[in-house]
Amino acid sequence: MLYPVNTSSRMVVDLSGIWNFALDNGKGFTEKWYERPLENPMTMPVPSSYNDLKEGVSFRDHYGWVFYQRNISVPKLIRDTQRIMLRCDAVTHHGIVYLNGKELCRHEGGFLPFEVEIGQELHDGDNLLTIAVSNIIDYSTLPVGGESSMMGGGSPVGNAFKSERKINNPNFDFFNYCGLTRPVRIYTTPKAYIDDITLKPLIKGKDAGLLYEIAVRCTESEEGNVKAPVTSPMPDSDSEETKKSECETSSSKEECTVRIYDEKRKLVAESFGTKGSIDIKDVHLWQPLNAYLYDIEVTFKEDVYSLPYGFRSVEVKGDKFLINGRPFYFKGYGKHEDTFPAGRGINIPMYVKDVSLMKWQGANSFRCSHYPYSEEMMRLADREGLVVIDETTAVGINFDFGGGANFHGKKVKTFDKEHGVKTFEHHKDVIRDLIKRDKNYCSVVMWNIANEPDSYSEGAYEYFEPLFKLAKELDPEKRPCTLTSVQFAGGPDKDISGKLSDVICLNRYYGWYFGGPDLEGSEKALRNELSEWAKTGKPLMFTEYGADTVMGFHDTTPVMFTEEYQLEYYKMNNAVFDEFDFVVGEQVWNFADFATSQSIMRVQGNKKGLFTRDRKPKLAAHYFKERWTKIPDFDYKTK
Ligand code: GCB
Repeated sequence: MLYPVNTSSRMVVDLSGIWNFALDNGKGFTEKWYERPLENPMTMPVPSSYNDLKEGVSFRDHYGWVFYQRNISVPKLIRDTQRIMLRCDAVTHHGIVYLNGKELCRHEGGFLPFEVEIGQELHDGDNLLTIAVSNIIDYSTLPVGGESSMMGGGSPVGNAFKSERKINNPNFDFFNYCGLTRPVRIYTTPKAYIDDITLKPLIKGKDAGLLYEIAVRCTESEEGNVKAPVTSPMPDSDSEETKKSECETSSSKEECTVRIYDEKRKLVAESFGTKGSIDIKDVHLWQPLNAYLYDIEVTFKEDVYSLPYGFRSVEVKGDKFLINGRPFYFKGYGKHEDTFPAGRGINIPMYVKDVSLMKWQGANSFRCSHYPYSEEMMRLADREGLVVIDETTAVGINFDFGGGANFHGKKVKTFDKEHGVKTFEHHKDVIRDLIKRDKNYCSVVMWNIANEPDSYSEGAYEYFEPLFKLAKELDPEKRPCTLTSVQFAGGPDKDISGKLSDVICLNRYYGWYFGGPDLEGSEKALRNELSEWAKTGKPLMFTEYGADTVMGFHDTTPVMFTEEYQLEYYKMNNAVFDEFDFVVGEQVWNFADFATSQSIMRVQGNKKGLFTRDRKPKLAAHYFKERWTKIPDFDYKTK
């Protein structure tokens, strides 16, 4: 799916600003609030999560639907001649779009874009745009919601408590921020347009090849009328519905051109047709922390689209992870899109600051834990040379959290046919849409199919094997796939990630949840576990390890929650990692402190950041700066 850009044939209108807003009081749909201006609306910025922007617990923890509204208008000249799309980058978690009271589309899942054609619905003057958004999570959604708090401390008492008011019970450890969290935009294309671009780099020594496939379409029927809008679910390029609207002919193929420009805007290669390959002599590779982006410019009839693109290769070979043919060592973080007061809302200045802090520390990578990040962040990663592990929204597919009693004390098996998760079909859609959106980012080197699922119980292999297969099928580059494995999954004998993952990714808390504060004992246990995984012959990296640390807590004896303990914790873990050559990376948990649901396990949020929520370094941040600036990006431990 193409990111909306301005080109000589396309116009983007950003609808960011203050919208009208109302919490549903249970009557929003019966009274059809979307048909007329909201009564006594609140003000609400778009894009942003709404939760922290007004006061009071009933607002912050509102359960259910909210309504966003504003007027839009598009000049007649454009309506008459162009295809007009409304694109929502992220509506968390479910959205219904209405224009002038008419439902145009619905979308499930809060972290991937969807769009709908609106040209035929627009009239002169103001048009009333309403987006209804729901934050409800349950066993069928990703991320997953439970029936009671996963953070009941594992105590049967805490978990058995049933709140009288309706609330969401995230089966994951981050605040359930919701709303129109990323931009809502109108964009135009000519009626015959470039619908998608799929690229695959082939690095051949000094030179490179580029396999490309351009999907082109046309909105006009034979009579010249604009076709009906594509409605929910998101247009799928393989569906019969969208195939019907294709107007590709052999002549249209001739009208498609692909040009590659270098960073000095010099034309380096050119090709014609919607499918083919292009050779590039003396290619300038995209390297971690040393980015180089070509501009791939596609034209089809009148339409022009321009895409920044880096050439690099990714491969797992033996127990190494190769980028551009060389063993790469991941240094970095699991992150969150989490800032105050925007919540999960896009925060471009903070993205730039975060990248600056990463580089200050000598990091080279991050993981999009636990959902796809904004396209602005992905484009920034491409541009700044950061290596990214891209993740689906599949977090919480594990009913063993909280001691396995997060259903008011009753134990439910994750993959139980009757009572277990109902996420499989949606999980497939998320993988499909994620790869559709992110397939051309050179920063993305691996897909994470799920975070800490129940990867050790009956039914896990049957659930996950087809998903790994699907990701491989859909990705033109066939990037490595993984799942980040939870500590209680056990070793390679029990945990199906030993079989399925190309790179073993461990989330481990030796010295915190497991063994804390006994760092000596934890060290032994960690070493023992690594010796087991070494037998798989696969590369392994740590995608989470960390200790809650409240900024400003100090002690001469490193006790838990102090900055000194975090430091000792990391020194112990890192020393063990360094003993094993097949450990190809370390990503700490977490880059920064972040908001979570309230519980006895969290002190105003999760405090495992190397940085505070407002990005001030803790002691351990300085230690990592020293360590990572000494560890090379390539060939660490290989000589
Ligand atoms: C994990 C989860 C992450 C939590 C973290 C923690 O294993 O993947 O979402 O925030 O542990 O701090 O407990």
